[in-house]
Order: sequence, then structure tokens, then C-alpha cells
Amino acid sequence: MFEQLSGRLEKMMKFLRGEVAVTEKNMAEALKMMRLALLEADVNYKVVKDFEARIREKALGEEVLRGLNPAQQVIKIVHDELAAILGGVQKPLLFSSRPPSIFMLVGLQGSGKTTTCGKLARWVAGTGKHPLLVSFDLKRPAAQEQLKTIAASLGLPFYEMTAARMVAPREALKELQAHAANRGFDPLIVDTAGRLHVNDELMDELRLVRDILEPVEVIYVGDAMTGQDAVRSAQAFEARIGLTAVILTKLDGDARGGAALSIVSATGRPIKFVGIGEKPDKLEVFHPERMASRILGMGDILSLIEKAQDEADLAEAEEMARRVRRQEFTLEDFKKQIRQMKKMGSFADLVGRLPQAGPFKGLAKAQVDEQKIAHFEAIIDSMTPAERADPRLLDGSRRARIARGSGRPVHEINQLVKQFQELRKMMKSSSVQKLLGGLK
Ligand SMILES: Nc1nc2c(ncn2[C@@H]2O[C@H](COP(=O)(O)OP(=O)(O)OP(=O)(O)O)[C@@H](O)[C@H]2O)c(=O)[nH]1
Ligand SMILES: [Mg+2]
Repeated sequence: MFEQLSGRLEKMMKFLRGEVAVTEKNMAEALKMMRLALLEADVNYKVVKDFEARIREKALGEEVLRGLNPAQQVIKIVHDELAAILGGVQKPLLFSSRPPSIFMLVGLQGSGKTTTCGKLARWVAGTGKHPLLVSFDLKRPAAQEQLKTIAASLGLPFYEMTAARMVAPREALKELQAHAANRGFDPLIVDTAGRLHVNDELMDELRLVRDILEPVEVIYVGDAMTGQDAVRSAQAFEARIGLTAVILTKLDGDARGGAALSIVSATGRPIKFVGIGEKPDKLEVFHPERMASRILGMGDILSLIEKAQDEADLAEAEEMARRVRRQEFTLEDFKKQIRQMKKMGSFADLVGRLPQAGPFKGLAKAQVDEQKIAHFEAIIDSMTPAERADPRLLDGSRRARIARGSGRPVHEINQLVKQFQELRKMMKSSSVQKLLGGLK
């Protein structure tokens, strides 16, 4: 799904990661890469323009979030904006307070309406509901059969509708509604006919069904592989019948993403599900945020961002920074830092999150492995509070005692003390103190 777009955006992110700071110049370069990636993916031109403008504004105006380097900051902005144009938060299906809730699926010929009726029925049945399937595609006799077969294969009920009954549509539809209500079916999933193009006959027919049934969801089913055509026809359906939601199908194919990335802003309607295959189980709830992460291929980065945003971590980090500022940083703090690192994942991850410049430059090379961190922790645990507060107390006999207590060799204890002293020296340096200057 969206492989090409993903690949191109990943290139942009790689470029940004190699940069130390966000500048007008490298942002312009990154934005150009992004613009080409989106246009290539057949995203609507206007959507791309607005997207780019918002990212430029935010990226150049943003305060750097603690724990994220500037490139990651920009990547986070791109991710959030991508999630926003995909619709923001996930929007669940609406259900009517007076059952049956009616879901009417509309769209062009071959977009996947009938298949999606089956998938959707299966999905809602999985949530404990009792869906009833009905088809209003009356011109093609095979259409009724198609949905009937799907219903049978899923073990779900199907309601037979005929052209003869639809001669008096109002009565036929009221009868159907009563049938569903009396038997406790909810929702009623309504398949409709498709046309090659939007035309008056189809729209009149759909409007009639809509007016009588008053569906709680009018769902546009669009073939993602048709890109901007799917978007344009969605706009026509929205203008002429009114939509409440969108389901994009065939995202398993070589869809370039253009439809998904344009349709929400073009119609103002959320994408609620996506079809990712022909089989009845190939329907996924659409989560804009997750889709954005998937497109950017950055699940790992996001979880780091989440951790960095964790309030508790922030508070602790600030307190630690204050202690460094006041030059009160002790081995006890060092241990806390180590614990924090363990919580955040590997040390390499942590180093990757620091700006690779200034006082932190050398750190990337200080590849401390996880096992070593555990050993350091054991050593510090074997010290007395006084020793932790002032490692100058650590003479030979104390070091020997700590070695016995922690089960680590003396040279490792020496190494830890040395690293701690180097760290403290670095923390006293004017550049670090300047960085922390805002803190009291
Ligand atoms: N790969 C893939 N194929 C799909 C998906 N959804 C539907 N299809 C296929 O698309 C074709 C058309 O699907 P239908 O459900 O018959 O489309 P329709 O909108 O009901 O078509 P009409 O009734 O003729 O307007 C079928 O071959 C489906 O198997 C999907 O998510 N992925
Ligand atoms: Mg059909």
C-alpha cells in the first residue's frame, strides 16, 4: 500500500536526519522532495499546496521539543499534518437511535459496492450486531444473485427486492423497514446500482431511496486505484445526494495514495474503512494516524516521540537539568538517568534522539550496551548514599567492597567512576550550562 509514496517520503526523512539544524535552505529542499512525492502519488494539487504551506510555517516556527532533534521535529510535523489530511481521529460508524440503522452504499460501477456490503456486514456482525443485506441494483438480475451469494457464504440474511415491487417504491421500502425492525435486524445494509459515470438517472434513483429510507450513513465507495477520478465522482455524489462517509477499496493494489490523501478535504467526509482485497475479511477500520505512520514507515520513531512527550519523563528531565545547572549531579542521578535510558529503549535510540552537535557530539560514539547499563546499575546500588553523593570518597578498600557487593570486577567500577566524572565535567562546561541557562 502506497509503497512508492512511502519510499519517496522516506528519502526526504533520511535527508533531514542527516541535517544538524532546520534552516530555510534545507527545509526548502525537503519540502520540494515532499511536494514531488505527493504529486507523483496523484494527490490533488491544491491539497499538496496547502499541506506544504502548513508544514513550512510550523517547521520554521516550532520550538524544539525536548528529546527530539530538529529533523525529527519536522518529521513529526509532517506526520501530524498527514494524519490531519487523512481525517484526524478515527470516526466510527453511526448507528440510529431507532433501529434499524440504514447504511446505503453508493458509487460508480465496479468500485466495489457489492463486495463492500458483504465485508461491512461481516464486520458489524463481528461486533455483535445483526445486519440484513438488501440490493437495490434492480436493472441487472445478476446483481441480486451476487449479493445473495455473498450473504449466504457469510451465513448472513439477505432480503429479496424485485423491480416489480419497486414499481411502488414507497410501499416496498416501508415494508422492508418493517421487516428489519420486526426481526431485530440492525443495521440494514443497502447495495445500489453503479454507473460508468455520474448521470441524472442514477442520481434520481439514489435520491428516491435515500429520501424514503433516511439512511444514517450514506457511504461513498471509491476505487482508490482510479485516483483523482474517485475524488471527483465523490464530490459529485456529495453535491447531489449527500454523503456521510467514504470507504476506499482496492488499496491492496498499486494505488498511489492520491485518492486517500485528497478525498477527505475534497468532500469533507471521513474515510471510515478501507478495502484491501477481494475476500470478505479484507476490510480494515481506517485510522488516519496509523495510516500516516504507515505511509512514513516510521512506527519506531513515533513511539520514541510519544515517550519523549510523556509528561512524567519531561518533569524528571527538567529536574535533572536543574541539578546539572546547579552542579549537583550525583551518582544517584546518574543511576536515574540510566534507568530512564532503559525505559526509553536502547542507548543507541536515545543517542539518536539527541542533537548530534555541540556537547552531545561525542556521545554517539560512546556505545554503551544494555548489559553494561545493568552492570552500572548494580555497582551504584552497592554504594552507600554518601559515596553516591561524593565519589571522591571511593578509595581502594571501598571499591573492593563495592566489587564484592555488585559481583563486578574492580576495573569496571573504576571505569564507571571515570565515565561519571567525565560526564560531570561535560555538564559543567559552559556550552551545556548555556543550553540550560533558562532554568533556575
Ligand atoms: N483487490 C481488490 N479488489 C476488490 C476490492 N473490493 C472490490 N474488489 C473487486 O472489484 C470488483 C468489483 O466489485 P463489486 O463489488 O462487484 O463492484 P460494484 O461497485 O458492486 O460494481 P457494480 O455493481 O457493477 O457497480 C470485483 O472483482 C471485486 O472482487 C478490494 O478492496 N481489493
Ligand atoms: Mg454491485
